[in-house]
Amino acid sequence: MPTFHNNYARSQLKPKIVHIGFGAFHRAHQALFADELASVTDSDWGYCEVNLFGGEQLIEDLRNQQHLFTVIEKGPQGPKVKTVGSVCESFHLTFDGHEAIINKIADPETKIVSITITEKGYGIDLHTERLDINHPFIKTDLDNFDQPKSAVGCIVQGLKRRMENHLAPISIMSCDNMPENGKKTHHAIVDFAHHVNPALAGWIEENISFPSTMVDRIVPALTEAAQQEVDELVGEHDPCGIICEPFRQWVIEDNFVSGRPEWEKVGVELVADVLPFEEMKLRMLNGSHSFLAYLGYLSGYEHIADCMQDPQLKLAAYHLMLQEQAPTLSMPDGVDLAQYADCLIDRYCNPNIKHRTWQIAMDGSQKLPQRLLESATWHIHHNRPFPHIALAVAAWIKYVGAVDEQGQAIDVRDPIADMLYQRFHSSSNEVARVQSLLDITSVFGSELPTNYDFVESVIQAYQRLELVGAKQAVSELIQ
Ligand code: NAI
Ligand code: CS2
Repeated sequence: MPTFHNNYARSQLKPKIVHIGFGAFHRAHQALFADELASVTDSDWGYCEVNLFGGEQLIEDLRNQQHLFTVIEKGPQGPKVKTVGSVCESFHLTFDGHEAIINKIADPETKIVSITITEKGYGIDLHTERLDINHPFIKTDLDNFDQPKSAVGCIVQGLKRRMENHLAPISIMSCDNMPENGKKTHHAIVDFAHHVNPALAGWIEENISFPSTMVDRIVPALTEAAQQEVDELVGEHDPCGIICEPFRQWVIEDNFVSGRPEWEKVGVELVADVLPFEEMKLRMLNGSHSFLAYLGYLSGYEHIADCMQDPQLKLAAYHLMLQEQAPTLSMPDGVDLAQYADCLIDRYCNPNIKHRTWQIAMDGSQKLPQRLLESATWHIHHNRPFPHIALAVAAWIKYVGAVDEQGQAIDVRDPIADMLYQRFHSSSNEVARVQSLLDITSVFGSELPTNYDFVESVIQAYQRLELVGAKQAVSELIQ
């Protein structure tokens, strides 16, 4: 078990934030910020961690080590080992049941519920931005509201109990990589409540706030090799330890109804409008990440840092950021996008962060709209070319076909992987294949699939990719 030697008493912390989604990212970001805040102030803001499905062992391990774990920041210069003490308690739906989780959300001590459940966890249609009531786990919860299993169902039950018990309101804060993640969470919760209890929906509208956030820190999923490294650096086995880059950023819309930690004391930016920061990060960082994930994977590179060893792929990612993403953004004064792009390339080059292209390629159907397609739409409206974006979309199409350039199978992970595979393999030729994939409205909406320039650009990029392969297609792009 990691040793706690930070300069605050853990007993001063109360689990005032219930966090759903105790995964890799939360440990190295929000939980660490709370730990540092307790070290520099007399903050009593601690976390109660909740996992709804998956991560059972992680919660057991966390309990076995009194909720302590290690975060290792690895820059090019070497590691910094930190023990995080901000977690006070934990629940898992599988062994604690939904009542314990609902009660925790409805606890008078709870002030904020925060969430990192991946883009697909909200049951939101990314184009209508409303709850998809036919989404399998949303539908299940709407039919069994008394026994919720989804994050949305559990939160709505918790809020219902708060309303019934006349408790103070709370704030629900998404920390997932989606633009206007507060607004989307708001829609998901209120739409769900409308279906089960319209009076509750009204109460939520009047009382609950949904601050948006921009979150950033590269935290790869822990591999066996990384676990070994953690154990060596900690000096003993820490199954909850995690490795991340030194960089971190958190921009939060300052909209909390029952108080919040003094995050600004540990470098968090509290702003009135977070959308420009979300769009900057999603398009420049995540957009170039997805570009590198699909083209890098198809080129045979396992990690983002390996992609950076290929000068052409590196330059193409940089051009994507500055030529096709930056122009679509409207940033407040003082934000230098060229400097931001340089910083991103430096972060990607960090040889000590083993971030797999395969991991980033996951769930593309949930990521493409905010990372690449909103920018494509911008270019179409401004009559400008977007060859990098078109090639990234083409590479995604090739990738979801699940066969790489050497004829090896690709393990495609995506909530609609079966549909993607079926569309890819049932098309009679390349043009029909591209059109068939672009016709998925939940990913591409209704404008892009009928826009001649968009469809033609992706078809041409896809045909080049099939003919000459990913490396050559990238190299042609930068010539
Ligand atoms: P992870 O796979 O380690 O953890 C995912 C967590 O989400 C797990 O606790 C899992 O139980 C939960 N989850 C997954 N699907 C769910 C669902 N349908 N309903 C409820 N819970 C669900 O992933 P990680 O690295 O923690 O990332 C999670 C999210 O955090 C990302 O998708 C992204 O939106 C955001 N993020 C991640 C960063 C990173 O570098 N890892 C950086 C910035 C944001
Ligand atoms: C990545 C992100 O997995 C992905 O899709 O693009 O998790 C990325 O590492 C983070 O957003 C960095 O903050």
